[in-house]
Amino acid sequence: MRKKIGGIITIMFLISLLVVINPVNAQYTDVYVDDDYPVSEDTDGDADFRTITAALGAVDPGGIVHIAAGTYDTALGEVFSIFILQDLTLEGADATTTIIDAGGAGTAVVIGNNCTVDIRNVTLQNATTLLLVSNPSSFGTISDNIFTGSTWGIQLTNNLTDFTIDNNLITNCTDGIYFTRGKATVTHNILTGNNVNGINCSMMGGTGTIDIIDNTITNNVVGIYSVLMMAGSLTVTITGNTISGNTAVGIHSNFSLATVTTITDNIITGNGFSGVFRAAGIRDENPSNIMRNTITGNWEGIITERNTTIANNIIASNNRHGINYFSGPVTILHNTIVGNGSAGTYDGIHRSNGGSTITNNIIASNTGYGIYVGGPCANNYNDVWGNGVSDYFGVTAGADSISEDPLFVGGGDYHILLSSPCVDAGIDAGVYDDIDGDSRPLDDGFDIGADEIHPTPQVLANPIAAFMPVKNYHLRQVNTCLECITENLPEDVSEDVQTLLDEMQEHINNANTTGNSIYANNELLKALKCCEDIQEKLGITCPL
Ligand SMILES: [Ca+2]
Ligand SMILES: [Ca+2]
Ligand SMILES: [Ca+2]
Ligand SMILES: [Ca+2]
Repeated sequence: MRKKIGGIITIMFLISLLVVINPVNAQYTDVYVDDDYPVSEDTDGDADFRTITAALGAVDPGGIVHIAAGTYDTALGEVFSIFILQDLTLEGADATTTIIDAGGAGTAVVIGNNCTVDIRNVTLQNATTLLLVSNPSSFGTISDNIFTGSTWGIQLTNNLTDFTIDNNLITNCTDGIYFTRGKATVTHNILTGNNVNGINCSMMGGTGTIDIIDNTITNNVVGIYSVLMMAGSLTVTITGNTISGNTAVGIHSNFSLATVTTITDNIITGNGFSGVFRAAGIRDENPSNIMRNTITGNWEGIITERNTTIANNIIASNNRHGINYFSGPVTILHNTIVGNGSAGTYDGIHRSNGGSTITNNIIASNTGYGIYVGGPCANNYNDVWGNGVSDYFGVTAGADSISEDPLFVGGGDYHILLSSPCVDAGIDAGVYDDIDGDSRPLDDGFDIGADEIHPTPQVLANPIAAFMPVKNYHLRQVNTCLECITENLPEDVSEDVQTLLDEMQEHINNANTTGNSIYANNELLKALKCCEDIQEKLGITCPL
């Protein structure tokens, strides 16, 4: 008996000695992983490791796991899922060379609760979920990575999480990002070639806020899909994205409860056909605002139902209807709806019954009707012109509407010319900017369509007689130059050109509002100088 107790004491002593002399549990702020290291690196107690799995056991909270170029998989010794259970940064050498491969199934990386985790510069590939955020109180930034080859690229499923997903390439998944709860800001990513949705916001309840900003979402089946299926709230903001070439729908905001969808300043183009849904650039069935988008070359432009405000969009050259809606109220303000319906006879605005407001729109050159409605609808101050079958069906033109060639810049540019009949021909409908971000109204009133055109000098007040002729000469030059520049402006105006335009505008305004024609003359000369600089930057020569 005595001997046995002595034995236990000896063993305990040896264990404590092992803990002291074997530094395998040492902790580091920075640990370094390279697949080229030998197996022994995972257990020798320093800050270098062969596997991420081993390195995670040796990094301090808030530390950084540096992962060299290489392939990290089960053959190397990685154990999936890789669990991250503390504040941490996982940083590869470069997404194209640091490859974490989960071997085809399961979850590659799981972020635990109560931690802030940044993951950057790695490829995550071959799993069912590549990155799972399912635990509460976790935060972080996922940036500059590649996600590929999975059912879900990034899966966010908890109310109490907030992640920024920035500048990643997410491809060859079923859903690139699968969002079911929480908060996410999704910016500057490329989501392409995913087999169902680029971004899937499908909530069974709970709260969700997802901001989708400045991404390229292309060649998926559906670009962005959202739905809320049980009580909860879902707010989706879609801004500044290019959403193109998705085979079914660009944006599909499905019928659901308590959902707010804001769709602004996107380019939505060339989204294709679906046999199940009536495919469209935007298929929207919720209260939503659809503003300042350029929606071209889709099967249909916008298909929508109920409580939608559609303002300041260019909706052009879609194969079927420009806007097609099933039930109201839909408010359609200041859109330019042009040249839709190449697939047959289709309308600028189409619906089967009434209950809508259609004000300040250009609706021109569509193959069917301009406005086709099956019931009462308030329409006024529109320019409805040159539509293939007729301008109106089911409703007559509002008293203040016109029917004249809107006079676009041309060549696919749907800005209006200064000579357009739409200039100052609209009414205050509560829209105080335009598709360019210009304020409304400019000049003598609200312009019809998506564009409010910059004002031009007209008549100078209180002229000083001696300077009148030379000032008038300069005024003509400024007017001519401005018109020429307007006609030659590219769709995307560079920042330096915009600065010059603003400066020119300021000089014109000064000339316009002063009572001193000497000062006005000087301001016009400054405007002309801006005009010369703009011509130089645009590589054009305007006659003066
Ligand atoms: Ca080591
Ligand atoms: Ca390596
Ligand atoms: Ca105006
Ligand atoms: Ca404008």
